[in-house]
Amino acid sequence: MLTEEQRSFYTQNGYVLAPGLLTPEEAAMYRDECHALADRLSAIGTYDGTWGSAKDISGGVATQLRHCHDVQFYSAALTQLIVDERLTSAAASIIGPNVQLHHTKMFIKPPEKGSPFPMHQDVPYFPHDNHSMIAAIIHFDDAPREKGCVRVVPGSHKLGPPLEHITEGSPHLDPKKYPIEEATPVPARAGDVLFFSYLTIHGSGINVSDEARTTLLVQMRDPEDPPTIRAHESRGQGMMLRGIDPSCCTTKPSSERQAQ
Ligand SMILES: O=C(O)CCC(=O)C(=O)O
Repeated sequence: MLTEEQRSFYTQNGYVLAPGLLTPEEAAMYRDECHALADRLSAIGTYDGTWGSAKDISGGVATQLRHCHDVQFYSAALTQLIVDERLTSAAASIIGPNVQLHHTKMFIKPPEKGSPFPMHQDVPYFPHDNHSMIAAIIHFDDAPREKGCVRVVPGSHKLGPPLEHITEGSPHLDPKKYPIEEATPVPARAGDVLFFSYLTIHGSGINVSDEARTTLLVQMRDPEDPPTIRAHESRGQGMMLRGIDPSCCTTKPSSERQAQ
């Protein structure tokens, strides 16, 4: 679980880096798992996860992003990772004792041309009534600045109602008002996990290094925090990663809830 100091940093800033949550050996094993998965997916066709708006901030570089949604349907090792006590106890320090899966996303930013993410909040994608939603980005290799590490705007989770996003393509903030370079970089080592609120403004730069940046993003919520609208539904959503779902026997039948 997070230390008192880490929890208080999160409360103040809307993000916290938990160093060394996985050992370097474990991180290397999961890295191999992710790259093998990406190779299997490439064999059936290339799918680039780069946001359309990334080109506005890429300075003419044609960038790429290897990715896979809902990795737990592709790799048992990654399924085990998302219920790992070290991950879920840290998430519980923020969300509360019950931690429910929303979705997972693997991202591999290839060397020299790994796509950036324009600054954004995650809330427009899948708003929830109580804003319990957090992301955990698990780093499988080192992510210094030059690899396009995640950048955040500290304290932006306290700005009030969700900010207006440009909704063309993937919702994002105007890059002129929110340039990535002005946000706070959160460089990480293999095995570190970055937790942040879905209200925290974040993004990341291009990977210009000669190594890939490999991560798994796990989006989690309190099961008692209902989605405000039906959006961003995915396979496996609603799986309990820790604790119980207290709402399961008191509200709608499970057939209706599954889709949330
Ligand atoms: O992995 C990154 O660099 C950022 C990912 C991100 O912002 C997102 O998926 O919402």
